Amino acid sequence: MADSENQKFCLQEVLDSFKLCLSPEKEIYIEHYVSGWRGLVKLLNSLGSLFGFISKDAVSKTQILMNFLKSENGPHYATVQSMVKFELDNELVDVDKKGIYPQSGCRTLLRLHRALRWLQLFLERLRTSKEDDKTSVMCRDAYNESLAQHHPWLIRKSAGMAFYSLPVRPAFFEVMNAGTPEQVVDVLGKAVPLLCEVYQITEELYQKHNLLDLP
Ligand code: 1Q0
Repeated sequence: MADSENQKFCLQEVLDSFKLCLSPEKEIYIEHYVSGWRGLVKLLNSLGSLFGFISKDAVSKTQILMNFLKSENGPHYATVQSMVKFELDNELVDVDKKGIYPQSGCRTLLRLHRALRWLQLFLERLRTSKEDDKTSVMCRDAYNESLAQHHPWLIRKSAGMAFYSLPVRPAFFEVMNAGTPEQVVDVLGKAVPLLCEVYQITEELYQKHNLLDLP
């Protein structure tokens, strides 16, 4: 695992990456989108081995996108918009569900995009929660409302078991490393609308090109 994934999680750093990923024209820079996820993986890695299979998948998806960015086609992968255009123009996406391009940029980003919806729902619950509310329940409810619909039974079960092991709210806030609980809530108040905007832009783009069900 790369060193950066073993470092301490910093909520502000994640927020900064998601902020940087939006251009003034509302294009989404893949490099910063990926750094946002890599930042989140640091938190996941500090939660214990039950989260290992999730962290592994997130790292592998971010790696696929970074490899595209570093390839000779890299400039086409600068933004989500340019990637969609490039892969569609060159027929590099399984729009007709044939499964020829199981690692296209579009389908890989779609998996993270769906996870972003979970994150948005989870963080909003966390932000508005009371001290003794259960993080495991917030996480599970957010998951059932979003990502679970795209996962088979075995993954849903494994994810559900991992959620049970989440630290209680005060300890979870501590892991988030953003100061007092009030300060964490404050940062979350800025994070949620930002994630929401990034999610919405991607959702509309994918919808427009009929990419929301890529296998
Ligand atoms: C805090 C608890 C974190 C719990 C994470 C919840 C998400 C559960 C996702 C379970 C994914 C299971 C692993 C594999 C799934 C793949 O099959 C699936 C589809 O891909 P494919 O290639 O098989 O079609 N992959 C996905 O759906 C992508 C999943 C990416 C999940 C990334 C989660 C990163 C989590 C970060 C921790 C967030 C901490 C929140 C607090 C931070 C405050 C800003």
